[in-house]
Amino acid sequence: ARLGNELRAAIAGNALTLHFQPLYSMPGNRISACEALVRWHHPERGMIPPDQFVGLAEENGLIHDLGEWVLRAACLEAAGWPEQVRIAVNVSPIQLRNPRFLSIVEGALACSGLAPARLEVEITENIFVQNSATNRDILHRLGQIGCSIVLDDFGTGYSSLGYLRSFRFQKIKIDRSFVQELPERGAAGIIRAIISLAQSMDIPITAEGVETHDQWTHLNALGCNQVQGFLLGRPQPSEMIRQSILSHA
Ligand code: G
Ligand code: G
Ligand code: MN
Ligand code: NA
Repeated sequence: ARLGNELRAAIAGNALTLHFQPLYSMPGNRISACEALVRWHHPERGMIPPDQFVGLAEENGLIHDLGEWVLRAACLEAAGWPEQVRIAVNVSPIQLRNPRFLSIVEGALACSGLAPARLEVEITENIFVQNSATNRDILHRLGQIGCSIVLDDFGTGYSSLGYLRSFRFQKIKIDRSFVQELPERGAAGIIRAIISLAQSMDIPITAEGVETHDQWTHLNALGCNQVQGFLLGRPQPSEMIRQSILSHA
């Protein structure tokens, strides 16, 4: 409860901050997008990573305010980047259920002046656990605003592939657990299969968690379109990501 109250105060008091991790096009090696990753700058505990408070925020309902803060801050930051660089924002399934969610997105776009086409909304396949028409409807309406919908952490959640027919994603991100096992044969086979599935649907593929040059080479050979990982760039504060973009956009 104490942490919950502190988090509420942190959201209101601007104690949250965003880091940004670059996504590089393949094989060109340009930064084509950055993913916003929230951090909590706690007065006593220092920088708290999101896996220690996003779950809490989902349980106590603060995720709506937190998510709105993230969307606004991310769009504002990206509005200052070259226009070919997009911003990816993680959105929890609980946020999608908020009847105000679409107007929150529209508000963040309007305030920042960011073109909707530059916003990528990352969701995990867990939103399809209940095959709900409401979820699909929200995603469709987000698409109508002009945002891209990206399937994050692909391969780790709900295992039915049927939802890929019921909703068309603009991009699929292969979960880093597969990438990190490269070049082991099992992982390579799964990645090859995911890429071929995505290609058959004309959906670009991103691989996350790329840490070694060897992994990069394999992913390039397999036809991956975009890469993200510590090899290419860590999540970094806004001043640093601006420098990275200037030298790689
Ligand atoms: O930033 P880090 O590398 O520690 O991220 C850990 C996890 O927290 C990831 O699964 C990421 O998707 C999630 N995460 C980071 N930022 C946000 C955010 O703004 N909103 C939501 N819902 N999840 C986030
Ligand atoms: O779940 P999501 O894909 O949103 O997660 C983003 C998370 O992945 C962040 O916590 C980020 O710090 C982490 N991440 C990004 N690149 C790498 C990497 O190369 N290796 C590892 N271990 N984690 C990474
Ligand atoms: Mn993500
Ligand atoms: Na992911």
